[in-house]
Amino acid sequence: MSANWTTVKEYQDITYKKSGDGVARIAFNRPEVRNAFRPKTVAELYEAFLDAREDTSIGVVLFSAEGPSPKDGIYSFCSGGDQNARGHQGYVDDDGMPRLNILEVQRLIRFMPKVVIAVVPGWAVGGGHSLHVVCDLTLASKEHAIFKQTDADVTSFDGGYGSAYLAKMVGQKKAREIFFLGRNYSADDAVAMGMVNASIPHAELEDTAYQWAREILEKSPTSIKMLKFAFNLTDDGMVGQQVFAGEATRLAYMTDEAKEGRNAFLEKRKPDFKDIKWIP
Ligand code: S0N
Repeated sequence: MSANWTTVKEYQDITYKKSGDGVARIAFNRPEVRNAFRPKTVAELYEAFLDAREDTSIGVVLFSAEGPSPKDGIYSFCSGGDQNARGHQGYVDDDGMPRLNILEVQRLIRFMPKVVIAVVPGWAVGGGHSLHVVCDLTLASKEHAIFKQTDADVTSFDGGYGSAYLAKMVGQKKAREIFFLGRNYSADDAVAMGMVNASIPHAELEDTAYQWAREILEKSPTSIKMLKFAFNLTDDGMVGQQVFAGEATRLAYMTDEAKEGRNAFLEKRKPDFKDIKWIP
């Protein structure tokens, strides 16, 4: 099953498409530097993810990458922060402002009420590895995906979801091995560790991701959203509770008793909840 993609907007560092049937595809497009992200890349990612989040026709986002590199034919998902753009206090673009804005994209992925699937065609390294970790699901190219953590090589480490949440997936010993030794792991290794859902023949990777998205789109949107936030809750502390509880409040708004509470206030009278059952 192949998607019929339409470009939403032309960007410099990413591509952004929608299928017309509920799936968005946001992809890195700097394959000549293994899809490293500079602040411009991150600003574009943020805008596209925000659009997908706000579009009520979209239920699943595929987070992928264009490629291979025109220089050497090698595939990559993302090699993390662009080391050429890294200044003294963060990553710097034309405006001269040092930024660590990839963390805002991580939070957008984490808290958006839709499923985000990382589609990893090649290298997932450093901050690129962290991005796949924060996605809800990961599918990876059997032949070309390589997972690697170089954060400790370049003194640019993700002490948040990229490491601590990874440890929840693969266990403390394995997570420490990944970060402390910085070795290469294949898609099959990553599946065995529990940080990737499936290792897919490269030629079928994008279609398989679209197929997974279509399957998810057959489910109840409210259930998927509440389940995502429930899975997040215990690892996200009070913020996790806030996000989950906000959706509980939204569900409460839909009840007769919530309408009575609002109407009573607007009509300047006491609310009358006596017909509302105290369901056990
Ligand atoms: C990906 C690697 C392993 C691929 O190796 P390979 O196949 O041998 O290719 P190379 O010849 O090394 O690379 C090909 C060309 O691409 C350029 N390039 C690759 N990666 C980068 C990069 N990250 N930045 C800039 N350029 C890159 C190469 O220079 C080469 O170019 P040419 O052809 O001109 O020579 C290998 O490339 C590799 O190890 N890359 C570096 C990976 C890395 O260390 N990344 C940074 C790790 N840290 C982070 O990403 C953390 C950032 C982060 O998430 C964060 C965390 C906390 C707080 C804030 C942040 C934040 O960023 O905001």
